[in-house]
Amino acid sequence: MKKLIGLMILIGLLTMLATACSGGPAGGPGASATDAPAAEIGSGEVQLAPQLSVYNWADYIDEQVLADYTERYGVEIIYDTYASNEDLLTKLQAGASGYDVIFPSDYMVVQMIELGLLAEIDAESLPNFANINEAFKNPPYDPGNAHCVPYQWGMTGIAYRDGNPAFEAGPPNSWAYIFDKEVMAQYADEGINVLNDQRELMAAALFYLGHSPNSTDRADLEAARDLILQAKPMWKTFNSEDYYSTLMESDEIVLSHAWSGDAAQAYWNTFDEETGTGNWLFTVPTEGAVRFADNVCIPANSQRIETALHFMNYLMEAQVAAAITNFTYYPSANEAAKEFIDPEILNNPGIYPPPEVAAKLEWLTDVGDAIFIYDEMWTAIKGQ
Ligand code: N2P
Repeated sequence: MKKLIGLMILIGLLTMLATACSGGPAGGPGASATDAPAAEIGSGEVQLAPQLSVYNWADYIDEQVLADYTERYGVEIIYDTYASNEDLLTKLQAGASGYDVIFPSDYMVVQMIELGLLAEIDAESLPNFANINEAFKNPPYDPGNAHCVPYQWGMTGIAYRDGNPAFEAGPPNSWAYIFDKEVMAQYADEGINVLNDQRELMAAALFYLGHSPNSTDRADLEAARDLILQAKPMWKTFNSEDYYSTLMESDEIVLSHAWSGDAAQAYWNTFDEETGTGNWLFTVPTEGAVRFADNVCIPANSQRIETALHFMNYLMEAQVAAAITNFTYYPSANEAAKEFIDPEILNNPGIYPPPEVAAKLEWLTDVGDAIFIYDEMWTAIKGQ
């Protein structure tokens, strides 16, 4: 009963919001809120906006899922992508209005909540929230799912070109493969890429130095910066957006700091039926590596919150969430999706880590004011 009242209040509020906003950015050219279709979230009827602006990580959704949403509900999706949490934050802080749905990671959700950048939601009022795995609900970075619902998760490690002599002795399962000049000398001329992502690259350096990936100690962070700067001349590119298609699959490089699903995409995109294998493999460094969980959230300044909630609920449909994982190769936080996920993905240790790998993974957390030291280090890293 309490839930029902909560839902009714939410819907009432949303209707007021939608009414207040009609004629604003919710109405795109040639369309007004009144032309838009009505739909339901649970038992409540909602008026959908004609358009919805979705801002996501590169290649982090099956675009067919977006097309299906448009076909089903008549809402046109304006879709754009970013390369890192910090890019997303910079866009929002610059006052970018117009985004309705975004996908920040764990630690970035904390930063965004503190900055007042996220709308509050009642996740329990979305019927498909019941599909989410209990282990992903109520996360420490967003207690009570007061702002976001869980999307996909993964890990950060090293992708490498199978068959390269440098990796014949064994997988490059140490951060030395991107930081130690002597080690890199074996293959650097064939190309090394690192993620263009400040927390991720700093975390890799901090792990290698034996420090916490969430260190707030200036001395640790300066040591990480120096390690990165001495290695940088041996790297070909800083790319976290299209590295697997433009650099890995096309053999422009032989090793990359990489997100697990991106590496798996490179494997499957180069899969050869005859040999029964793909060209790219993935390993998690023994010194430790990052585990992340990305989330679906609504910017506080969205003018189409009702439609964003409706879309959020759609993304949590079991078959939709499974289609996304089957396309992106990132594990879903959606438990009900499991039965529709390709067993080859579910059983792949490079996608769903076995316990001994999972034990080496650590979350990135909000570092508070030390973020200014990270920013300073990153400016030095990118500037030189
Ligand atoms: C997909 C990006 C993965 C998200 N290209 C990393 N948090």
